[in-house]
Amino acid sequence: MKTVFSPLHAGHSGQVELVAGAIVPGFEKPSRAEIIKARVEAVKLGPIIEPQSHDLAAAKRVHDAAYIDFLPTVWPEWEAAGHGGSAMAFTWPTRGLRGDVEPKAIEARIGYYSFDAGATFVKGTWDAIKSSFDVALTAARLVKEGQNAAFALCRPPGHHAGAAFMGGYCFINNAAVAAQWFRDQGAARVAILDVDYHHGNGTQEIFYSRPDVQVLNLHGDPRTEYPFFLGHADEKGAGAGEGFNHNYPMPFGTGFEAWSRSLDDACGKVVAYAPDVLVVSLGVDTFEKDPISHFKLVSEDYPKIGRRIAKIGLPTLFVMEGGYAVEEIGINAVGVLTGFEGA
Ligand code: Q9C
Ligand code: ZN
Repeated sequence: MKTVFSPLHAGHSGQVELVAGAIVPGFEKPSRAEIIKARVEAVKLGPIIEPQSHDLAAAKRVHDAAYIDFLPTVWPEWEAAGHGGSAMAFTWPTRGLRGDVEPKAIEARIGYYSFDAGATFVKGTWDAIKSSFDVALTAARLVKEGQNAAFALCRPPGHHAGAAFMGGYCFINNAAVAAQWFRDQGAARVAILDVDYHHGNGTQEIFYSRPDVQVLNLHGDPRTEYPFFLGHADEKGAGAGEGFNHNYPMPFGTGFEAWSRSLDDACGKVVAYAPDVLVVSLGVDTFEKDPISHFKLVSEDYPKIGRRIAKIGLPTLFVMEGGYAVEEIGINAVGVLTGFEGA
């Protein structure tokens, strides 16, 4: 399987984040992608190629144009306002405030286009976001042109980003962009299977009213886990999209046996939906040693995930999402891919 990777991700570095009232170094850091890339090389998964540049029109098929146009302006405006550090918001238009008037102040615009303080900017962030988008579309093209599978080693990740907001380390929803691109290239139906520990709220929001993209999410129960405000089992889709969204919230401490039962059920629903292509939002923060998560998967489980997904029998695009145990992130992420290939 080919891997698409861009060194430009590395400019998105040195962020801080808020954890339980303290400012700490960001968990979503460049070594994540570098360690996965090193593992791809170590196991000789296949060639590693750099992405081709793609027009942002493909991002605007799933995101609001104004939101995409806002992203490259954040750091220059933040600097022009005399700020340094990590660009992040501290005010959001929640219930009772105006969400329909875009403010002018940069710190307010960041709040307007986000749902938390978890997607922060430094100087190299926009180039990293754009490269991650290019990685996803370049890998999608490999699948479209006949590869059975491809690995988009995206960083930053994407699945928390909605049509008009960022959050949770995510800016452009790479998996959603790729799914829409497959549709625009002629796929009748696309399924997105999200196995990241956190609910892919952005992906769900983007496709919630649509029957042409099925979205399935396995994740920590939002009553106790980030992103808290979406991802419940009763969210089934709306209007024409009713019945095409499937959530599998699971409690803290869930191990592979229970988790894989959800995976099995989700895979059965993908088969019944009979899409032309499968996009996997591949997060490995389900790992027992993940520093911010609470499932109990072990490294030996990840190849089994790949084998189960391969059994679906569809052309498959793997899009990297989360996973923060950097020691094992390469073994676990690439374990899914080698499991898929060996099936
Ligand atoms: N105590 C992805 O996995 N909250 N995003 C961290 C740490 C944000 C995760 C709190 C988690 C975002 C792509
Ligand atoms: Zn996650």
